[in-house]
Amino acid sequence: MAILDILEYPDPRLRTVAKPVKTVDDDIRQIVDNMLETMYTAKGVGLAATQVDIHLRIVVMDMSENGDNPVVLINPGFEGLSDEKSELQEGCLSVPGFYEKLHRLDKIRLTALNRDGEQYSMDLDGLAAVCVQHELDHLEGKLFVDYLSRLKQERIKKKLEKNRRHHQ
Ligand code: GNR
Ligand code: NI
Repeated sequence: MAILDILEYPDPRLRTVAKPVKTVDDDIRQIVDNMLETMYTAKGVGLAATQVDIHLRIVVMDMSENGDNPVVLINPGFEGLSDEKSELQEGCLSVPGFYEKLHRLDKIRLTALNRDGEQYSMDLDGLAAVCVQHELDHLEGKLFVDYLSRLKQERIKKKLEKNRRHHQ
C-alpha cells in the first residue's frame, strides 16, 4: 500500500471530471487500498480519487467512530429521499484548515459498486449523507468552497497560497 499526495485548492487538477470505472479489477482494488490508507493517515472521513489526482469515479469513506468500517463507492450515484436539508459544518482535505456551514439534502439513497464490483444501495442521513454529496461533487470537479461567496473563496485561496510559500 502507499500514501498518496492530496491535491490542494486551488490546484486546477481538482477541476477534472472523473471517468466511470469500466471493470473492478485488481488495479482498481490497488487504488482503493491506497486511497483508504491515505484517508486514514490524513484523518478524513472520506476521500475522492480526484483528490489524489486519479480521475476515476472512486470514493472511500469511513463514518464509524473507531475508523474500522471502510466503505468503497465505485461509480456512485444518489437520489434525494425528501426535500429536507441539513446544515452542517464541512471541511475538506483539499482545503485544509477551513470549515464552513453548507446546506445539503438530509436523506439520500446511495447506489454504488463495492470492491468486488457488486452493486449495492444504502439509505443515509446526517453526516453520512452530507459526506456522500461532498465526495460526489469532487468527482465532478467541484469543491465545497464553490458554494461560498467570492470574497470567502478569495480569502481562502490567498491564505492557502501564503501557507504553501512558507512551507516550501
Ligand atoms: O474529512 C472530511 N470531513 C468532512 C466533514 C464534513 C463534511 C464533509 C467532510 S469530507 C472530509 C474529507 C474530504 O475532503 N473528502 O473529500
Ligand atoms: Ni473533500
